[in-house]
Amino acid sequence: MKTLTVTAFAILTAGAAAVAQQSPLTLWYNKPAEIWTDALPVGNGRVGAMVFGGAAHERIQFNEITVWTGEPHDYAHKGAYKSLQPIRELLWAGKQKEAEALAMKEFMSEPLHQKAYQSLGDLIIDTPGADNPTNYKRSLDLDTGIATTKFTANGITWSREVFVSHPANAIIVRITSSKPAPFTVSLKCGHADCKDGATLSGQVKDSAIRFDARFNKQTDATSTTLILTASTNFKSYKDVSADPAARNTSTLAAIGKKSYDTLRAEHIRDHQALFRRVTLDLGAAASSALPTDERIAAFATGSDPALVTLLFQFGRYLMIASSRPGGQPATLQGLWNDSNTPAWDSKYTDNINTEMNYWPVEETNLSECHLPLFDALKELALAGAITAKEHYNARGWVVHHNFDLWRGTAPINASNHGIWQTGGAWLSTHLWEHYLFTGDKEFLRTTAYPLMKGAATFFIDALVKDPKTGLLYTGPSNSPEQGGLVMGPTMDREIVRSLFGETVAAAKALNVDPDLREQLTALRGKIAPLQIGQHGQLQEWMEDTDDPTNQHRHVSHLWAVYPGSEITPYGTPDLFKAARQSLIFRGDAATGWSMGWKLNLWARFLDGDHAYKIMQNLLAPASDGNKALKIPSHPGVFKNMFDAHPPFQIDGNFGATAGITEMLLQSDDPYATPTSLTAVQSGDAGFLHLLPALPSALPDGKVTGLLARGGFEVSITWKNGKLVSAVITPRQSKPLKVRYAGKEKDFAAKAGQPISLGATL
Ligand code: FUC
Repeated sequence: MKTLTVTAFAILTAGAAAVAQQSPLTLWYNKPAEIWTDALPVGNGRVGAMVFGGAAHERIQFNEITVWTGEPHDYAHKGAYKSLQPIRELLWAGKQKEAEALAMKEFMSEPLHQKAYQSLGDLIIDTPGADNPTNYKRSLDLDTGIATTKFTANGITWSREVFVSHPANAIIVRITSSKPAPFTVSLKCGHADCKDGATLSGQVKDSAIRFDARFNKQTDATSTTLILTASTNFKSYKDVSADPAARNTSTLAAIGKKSYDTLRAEHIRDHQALFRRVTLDLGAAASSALPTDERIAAFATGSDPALVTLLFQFGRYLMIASSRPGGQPATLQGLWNDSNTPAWDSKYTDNINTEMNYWPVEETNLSECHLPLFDALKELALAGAITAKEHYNARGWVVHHNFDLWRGTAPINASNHGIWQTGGAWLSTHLWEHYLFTGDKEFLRTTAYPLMKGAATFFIDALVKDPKTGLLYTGPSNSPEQGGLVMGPTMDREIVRSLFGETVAAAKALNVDPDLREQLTALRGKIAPLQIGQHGQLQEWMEDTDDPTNQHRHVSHLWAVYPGSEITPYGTPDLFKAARQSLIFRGDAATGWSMGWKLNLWARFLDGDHAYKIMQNLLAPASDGNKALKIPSHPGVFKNMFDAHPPFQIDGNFGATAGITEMLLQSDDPYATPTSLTAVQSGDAGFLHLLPALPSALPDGKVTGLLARGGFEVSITWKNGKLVSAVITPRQSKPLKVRYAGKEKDFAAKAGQPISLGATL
């Protein structure tokens, strides 16, 4: 009896010690993953893996970002522009169905659908005799980017660490046992045209993509390091001439005999250089000692501010792991996909999802993770110029509501929602944002402005006059993804107005193209303005046809509140009220990404408690559902904190990180507002708003390292819901307005000279 008590005490003490060592930025679980969305993601922007943490049978499913179906292809429908005017005329005549039918026949992408991102394979580790592990724990430390599995079986203590090194360009697995013990390692291929074994080499079905994956092993008596690399023949959307095996051999040769400790240290250094730029402390909670899935289950009814911190930093972690310079942008699932028929092809849906992926990137100080999107834009501008010519007989470039690895830009799927003209325009606003945050003039001159100019030029040619009012708008297009094909949806007008304003500001900053500036300014003034409808709502369409009971997941017409800034409480109070009314009509319940959008919107409506309520819905246990077992599907987050539409879509994770940031700090883009052109002329850098939407559930905290438009680094401390202090470090010398609790103060900011604020401005 005595011995038993002592043993139990010893276990408890050991357990407490383990908890004490637990970094608060850790996701952890006391059993292996049962399904893929229980597994833990690691990645380096190009290669990603999901670690299941099985004891006897470990599965590490892995991806390479260019393993896709398809091949280089131009999707434009040759001569589609011939039906453009007839489609518009049918719409003006109120014949929407006829217009959609004609468009379906004459105006759609060839082929009608785009291609899909694929899984590559699994790394399997079989450990005989480890079926009944004790002292089991698996975890993902966001601060180191390392997934760890620990357990004891048959008197042997095992430890496995997995990370994907960006500097070494490989998945690294370290297996350690307390005594020498056997286990086997093999690769399992996710494609028909390839055999399981030590090397995977094959071709994706119906695709020009060939892939190769292989590993090296470094072993001593009780530890083994596996170095796994994966590559394809993909070089660009037009070129698949690389040799995947040669790529892998040279990666492995470059790593050579580097020790595990060196590889690990290099990886941590590289990861933390990005991850540690922002810290957030919202206070601890007793529940931090519980496994992450239990905390998620308890979040809505308990108090666990540290879980909000974890969600915030998980989004930053996923960004670092899925979007690195030189790679592809994060897909609908980031980098992680175990299916060869994934939902929506796990491609790029840019009528919200791709942009939402990048909402937190600048403000949470990960600017360089934005670059893969800009590399994709360079290719989209080339492919989209052909679509602009063939579909609109227009100059410039256009992207409709999806793109893929092959840079399809033409309207896909169905004419009632596939014909949406402002994908390229919205994506182009990200170029300007990158400039606003970084102040990088060279980027503006060489990358951003040429692309923005091309996107704007398309609309110089493609905008049409409303026959009733003579005002300008886009069409045919749609308010994503409802209401069918129309002329002049509100969202398009908001996006084009922003794009024109920003292009003028960019040309002015570079001192180029005065004629174009004048032309865009004049056209911008003629774009149909925003309207308030019969229910006090912001109209979603030109006509006042909004249905106040419509709870559609897309809230497209609120684009001008967030991510745009045409509607603000200061500049446009009536529109602000109407937009808020529209969001109230839409309701709080939504798919994962839609909650991500609503969270940001409620923060922009300066209502922290409503934003928090949305976050509680977002941070609830999710389920994919099971029809056979009559289990309903449910949005929220899965056990591994992946956001659920459902199914898993990563946009909601990034939307959540952006939304938490918007609660703490907002900054203005003076160029996108109707008064912006004056603002640009007066050199106004906009403003910073400290704690604009702080929820009462997060009364105490500290954030460091956030970035604001205009190039300011911001740290804020608050207590009992009130500002204690803030430090604003300007990267450039410029005027600055700081706003807090209804007060404003002006500063003449000097580059590198921190401005310290106390509890009042
Ligand atoms: C848009 C959304 C869907 C989904 C898909 C990937 O079509 O309307 O909800 O997120 O993208």
